[in-house]
Amino acid sequence: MMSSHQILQLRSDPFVVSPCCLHISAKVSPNHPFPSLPFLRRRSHHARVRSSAKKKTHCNLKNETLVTETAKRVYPFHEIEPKWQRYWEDNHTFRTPDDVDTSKPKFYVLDMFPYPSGAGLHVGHPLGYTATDILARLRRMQGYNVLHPMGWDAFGLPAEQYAIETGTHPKTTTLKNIDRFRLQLKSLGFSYDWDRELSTTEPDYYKWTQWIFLQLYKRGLAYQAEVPVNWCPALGTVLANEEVVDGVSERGGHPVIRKPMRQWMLKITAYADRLLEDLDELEWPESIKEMQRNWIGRSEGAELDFTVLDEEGQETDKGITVYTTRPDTLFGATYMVVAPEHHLLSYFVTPEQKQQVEEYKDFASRKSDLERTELQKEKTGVFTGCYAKNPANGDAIPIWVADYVLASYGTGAIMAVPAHDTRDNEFALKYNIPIKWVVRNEASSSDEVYPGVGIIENSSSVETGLDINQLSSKEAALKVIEWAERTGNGKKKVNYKLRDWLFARQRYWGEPIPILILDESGETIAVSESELPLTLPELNDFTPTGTGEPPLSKAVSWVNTVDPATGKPAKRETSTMPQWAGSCWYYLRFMDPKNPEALVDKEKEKYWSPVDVYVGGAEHAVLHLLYSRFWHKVLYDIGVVSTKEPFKCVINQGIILGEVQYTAWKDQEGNYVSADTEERLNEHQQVTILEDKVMKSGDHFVLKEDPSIRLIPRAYKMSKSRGNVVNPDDVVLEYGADSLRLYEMFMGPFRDSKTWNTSGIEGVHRFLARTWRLVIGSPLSNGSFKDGTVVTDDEPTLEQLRSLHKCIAKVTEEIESTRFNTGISGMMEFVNAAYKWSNQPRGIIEPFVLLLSPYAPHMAEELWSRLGHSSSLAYENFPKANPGYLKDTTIVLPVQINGKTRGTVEVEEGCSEDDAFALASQDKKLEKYLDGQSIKKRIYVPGKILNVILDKTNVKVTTK
Ligand code: ANZ
Repeated sequence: MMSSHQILQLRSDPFVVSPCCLHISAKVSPNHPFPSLPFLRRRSHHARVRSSAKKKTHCNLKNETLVTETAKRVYPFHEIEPKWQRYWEDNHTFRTPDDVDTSKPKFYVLDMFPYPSGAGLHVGHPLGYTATDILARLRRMQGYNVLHPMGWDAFGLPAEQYAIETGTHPKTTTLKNIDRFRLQLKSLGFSYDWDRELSTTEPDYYKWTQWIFLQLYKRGLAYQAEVPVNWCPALGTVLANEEVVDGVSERGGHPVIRKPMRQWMLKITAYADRLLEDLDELEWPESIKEMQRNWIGRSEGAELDFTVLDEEGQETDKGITVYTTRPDTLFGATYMVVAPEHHLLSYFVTPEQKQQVEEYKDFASRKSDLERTELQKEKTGVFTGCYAKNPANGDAIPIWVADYVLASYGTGAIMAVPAHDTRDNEFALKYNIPIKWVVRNEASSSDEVYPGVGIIENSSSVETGLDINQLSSKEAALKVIEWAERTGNGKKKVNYKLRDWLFARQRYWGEPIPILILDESGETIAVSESELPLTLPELNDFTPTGTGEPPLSKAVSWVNTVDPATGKPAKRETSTMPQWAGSCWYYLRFMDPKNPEALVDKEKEKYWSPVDVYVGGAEHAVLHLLYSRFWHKVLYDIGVVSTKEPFKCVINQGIILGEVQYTAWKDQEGNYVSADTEERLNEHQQVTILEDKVMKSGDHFVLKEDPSIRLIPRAYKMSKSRGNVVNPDDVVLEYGADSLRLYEMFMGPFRDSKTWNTSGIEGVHRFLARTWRLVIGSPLSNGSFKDGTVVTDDEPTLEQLRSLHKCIAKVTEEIESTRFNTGISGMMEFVNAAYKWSNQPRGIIEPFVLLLSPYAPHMAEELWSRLGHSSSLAYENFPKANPGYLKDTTIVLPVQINGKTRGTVEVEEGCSEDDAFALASQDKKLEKYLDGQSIKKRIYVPGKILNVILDKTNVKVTTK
């Protein structure tokens, strides 16, 4: 799901931490009492990793023993974690049975499944995965049936590119990458039901992707059309958008042009209104809903017909239909524009203009739609030599061709109104085309473009009978539409920005499209459902054919076939499905992953639908979510699913930026220039300064060697080229999976972007070590820990119960509101309080261990087992807060002596005057005012104040 491109950029190989890293630290300070990797602590992760690489060769066996011992003294995560991972795996602890008790409530929590890239996991992955895991573990313990699956979105370009470069079959690469991802995920202790694992590349899975395609085809929702693709003549292949950078191929830098090609399309536009309307019901972030609304881009307007004129100015039988959202400006249309790809263009270009137009078409084909519509870009265009008649007033207006009009939107042609449309205005000024103002209001000036609405002027024609002068824009638009419909000049029209979905790639590593094309007639025929899956033929050569034909056309014996119904010779479709296909419906298959008869069993679907919480990156806010909503709605219409929408709640986790880097500037002589002194800083050379050469001075960062040089701190997106990528494997090795999980949750609010900071992990790592020692006790003299716990069977005190129940309330509420970071603070407060107690009663510690378990499951399981339980805590009841213990019943009472506040005492709510006075007299601070004094009177307002008035005349003599 995460694009391979992103993932490839997010990991850096040079920074590999080996266990030797620990060895070195231990060697430096072997006797530290609780070394949470002492020597390392004050150094940046990178410095540490580099030093480990340097010293690696010096490691010897003796040091290795030392390290293990030292690491044990923090807490033995390296023993605990693999042990519990093995236990969960052997016992299928998180298996969701096929036949769950459906009278119980359900919770379906899903991660956007990853693309298993060759680079493995990066620290961005576990952020979302830990959050969903915490939710899954909480709900399991609250008695829900939980569905928490994981799988692989494994078709795609990188495996194919790798195959071209090395000859390794994409299947081999994919399986290898999946194995690595699975291993890495397991090492983080996620409670996935691995029995439901699936990969979009498995024929058992893509059989149903193909089945859905056939349902779309049968309903006319899959069709073929000529659409422009990125064609690279030098490479002889069609390129995906991400393979084209600034108009040239990413590989080799060859020019890429847009070339029309026959392609499979899916008619998502038929669902545009429903995709828009149903957004309202969803508990999604408003920002994603808005992005989807904008992407669908519904607009209301009219299609108006302009007749093409011949050289004598006479009407021909050709017309150009335009789409406009401003029919009220019709009288102001002083020229027309058609897109360079407009299908009628060749019919009306005059012979004199032909060459210029052809050259312009070629020029435009090199630009992407995005470049063409950029507002800042200077507009370009060419006159076609031909005119059309403005239907409102009969004026002959020139027809131009310009690339700021896209073939793919509306009708691919516009009526240009340079007085009221900014782009048209710019174009008209450049090419000297008349500008005619037809809308006014107070804000409009006489010679500037006015895109707003107002009162219409200069808009009446005796000849056509249309008069909209003095009407408001809205009334005028209605009147023009009504007039156009009556006179046959046009009609009302709703348009969408949303395009039909280009559903084919000229690539090998994808799902084959189950279609045959008859040799004789070119007719397309659906492969029979009983023949599915139509498996991908084995190929050894994945290189492009050079003709634009997909590589699958090389599988000649697979391609050449017959139509089983008629025996007529036919060819198989050789394009494959795009990468989005498999991820459109995988959430359904997880409900019933092994069903050979149906995509999903109806009863199972009814129980598990919809996905309750769906977590993933914001980069999928539009396309993936829109495509799956579309397929889901089609499946709803044909009775396969029971809900209108697939995902009830979607959450986007924030991105994790690399550790802060410090930039300094040097002038030509190599002298440092302070970041705040020079205005033209950009002209100097930038250098990156290592963290150990930096110090903080006030609110700024400066060079240690010269504090007058100010530096700029900045966190960048993790990327291989910056060398700021953190690999989760390294973190697990050094601190353990529980620490990584806890750190990723503690970094900040889940949805915000956050900066990686190694000392932050050390903080949560110390918290876990403290928790461990709280329950297990201090380490023995050799650094190891005893087997049992220090927990007693004493009755808990009121204070202990209050601490626990506050923690329960906090952790539960924070997890349920996905404020995972503040949930951790709640547990930290509890542990701090518990350290002050003289005993650790079972009635307090056991519930706390359960509270900890969603966050740090390995440690929690170990503590639970040491507390005498023989099975996993995964299905224990999650503790419930007793409201009786939540009320803060103590209050801080100010105490005044002769009307002056001299201190405070902590009293129970409703405390008597005598008790309050007794506490005040024992208080260290107040004692000195009261000792030996005679009291004249006491003024006591319960819960508010105690004022003691001393009798000055009658000082008691004490014999101290
Ligand atoms: C005349 C006009 C006058 C327009 C005016 C706007 C302002 P939305 O709202 O995004 O749907 N348009 C239509 N088809 C186009 C195409 N294929 N490529 C580029 N532009 C196109 O935009 C609709 C408006 O965008 C249409 O209304 C048309 O310009 C332009 F004062 O028509 B209008």
